[in-house]
Amino acid sequence: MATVKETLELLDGLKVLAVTGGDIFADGKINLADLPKLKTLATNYGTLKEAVVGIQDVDDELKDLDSEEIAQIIAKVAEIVAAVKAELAEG
Ligand SMILES: [Ca+2]
Repeated sequence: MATVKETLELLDGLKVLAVTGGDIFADGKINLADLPKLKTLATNYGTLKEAVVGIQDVDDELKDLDSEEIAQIIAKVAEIVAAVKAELAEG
């Protein structure tokens, strides 16, 4: 059965990096103020690991998308955009 499991996991990983990683490097350096962010990254280690494990299957998943899978990916991307927007609004 075709799934987009690996694709969604990859997007989840990108979401963590976009929301947390962007903050860490916002001022161009890593300092003590970034410790809470680094902790968030560590907390999300499982998500980041899943994003990388199986990443080689993403190409195959994207080759045979059906409408439900496309909807899942769009929903995930929208979730990431919302999370990044919220993070930017937070400052
Ligand atoms: Ca994966």
